[in-house]
Order: sequence, then C-alpha cells, then structure tokens
Amino acid sequence: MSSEATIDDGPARRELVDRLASDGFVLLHDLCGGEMVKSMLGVSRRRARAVREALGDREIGIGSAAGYVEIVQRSPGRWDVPITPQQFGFVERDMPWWWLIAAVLGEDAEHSFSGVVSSEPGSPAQYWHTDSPHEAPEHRTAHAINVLVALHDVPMAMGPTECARGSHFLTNHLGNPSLVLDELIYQHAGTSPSSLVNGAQCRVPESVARPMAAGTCLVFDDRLLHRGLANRSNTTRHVAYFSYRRKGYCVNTHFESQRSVFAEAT
Ligand SMILES: O=C(O)CCC(=O)C(=O)O
Repeated sequence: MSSEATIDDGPARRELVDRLASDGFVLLHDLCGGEMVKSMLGVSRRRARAVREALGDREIGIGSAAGYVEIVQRSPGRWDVPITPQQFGFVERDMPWWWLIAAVLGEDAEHSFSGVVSSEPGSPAQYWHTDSPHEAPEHRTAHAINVLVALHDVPMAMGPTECARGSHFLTNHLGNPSLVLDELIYQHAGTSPSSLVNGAQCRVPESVARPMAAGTCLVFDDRLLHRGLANRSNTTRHVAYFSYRRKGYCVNTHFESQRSVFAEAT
C-alpha cells in the first residue's frame, strides 16, 4: 500500500505530510515502542473494566448521544472509553506522532479526544462515516486529525480500520448538495465510497485496510470516509485513539452525552 512508511527525518516526513493531504491517511509502522504499547494497553484495560463495571447491565444505545461521558457504543459491540493523555501517562507534545500533527494543524494544535476503542468478538463492521464536517464549500486543509494506535497485533480477522483513499475531497456536503451531513457523520447504511461519486465523473475511492502490528499508527483526516471492520476473531480488539484539532475548531459530534455512569450507578 502506498500510504505505508517508516520515518526518518526531513524529506521522509515531508512526504508523509503530503501523502496525508492527498490520500487522507498514512500508516506509520513501529511508531510506538513495545513498552509504550504495553503501558497503553494496561491503562486501557483497567479503565475500560472500571467503566463497564459502573455501567453494569444498564442498556446503552448506539452513538454518542445515547452514551455516557465515560463510554459510548459506537456500533454493536464496539466500545469507546475516553482516556486522557495524562491518564495514559503521556506528555502530549512528546508523542511520537506530534511532529505530524504540528506540521498539518500547526504548533498550537489542540488535543480534542483520546481513549480506547474496543471491539468485541463478533462485532460487525461499521457503516462508513466521517468524524466531522467540512467547514467551507471549497477544499481546505485538515481541521482535525486522528491517530489510531494498535495496542496489540491486529490481523485482518480482528477488524482493523478501513479507509477510503482520497475520500476527504468528496465528503464536502457544503460543496456537493447531494450529500446529507447526518448521513456522513452519523453511521448510515447508504453511505459508502461509491455513494460519494454517485452520478459523478470521478473514480470510486479505493478502500484500504491492512493488518496492523502492535505499535503501528493509522493517522487520518477527520473528514475521510472510514470504518472499523468486523471482529471475526475470538479476542477483543483494542485500539487507542488521539484526536487533535486546529486551534479554535470546536464542532463536537464525538461525545454529545452529559450523563455519567458513575453518577447514575447505585
Ligand atoms: O474501530 C475502529 O476501527 C474505528 C472506529 C470509528 O471509526 C468510530 O467509532 O468512529
């Protein structure tokens, strides 16, 4: 896959910045070392266990508005538990991907969300979606970037994240009146790489999903069409995420609920 790379300095980094702009994603192999990954996995498992215990057997729907501050079910069996960089034990600007965030969003980029997404065995593939809307009818540079970190090896059977190459150029509902914003940012069965080019002269964006070795990072533009694939293995898949925004960008479709599992636990 052309969006894979290892990083040295200067030109290699420049190429990754350019590829993130053109493809909408890059895959960075071995970016996080074994100790870092082990520590993140430990923090993630402990936090997810505490939150799931507090949730107990209460029903929780799909999507951020139906969730809690501490947990959202993104799709059936796919749980998003927020964890701050501090809880992970990190200094934000020391993260091995920070240079890429700063190159795209600026040195004053802000952390917006982070946590772990855990997909249970049997959880189905998500519908294709974006994470936030375009800001203007013309194509602008990214306003938000996500970093997904494989916390263990994620073979295809465990359902890595799939990306539609270059689709961030096509998800602009402000420039294309045939697109419905809610069908892009909230998961919707009718949204797919081919639905973006319905009736248009351009090619359907290529769908790309690759196995991820522990410590590999997938970095993608918030406006890119992507989805978590089905977990067909017998083990829960854990992927940490770190989301960043350009200073001043404040649209939040990610965590819309105000209620706490701990406040409501009896
Ligand atoms: O689980 C994944 O691989 C991606 C999750 C995701 O894109 C989401 O829940 O918005």
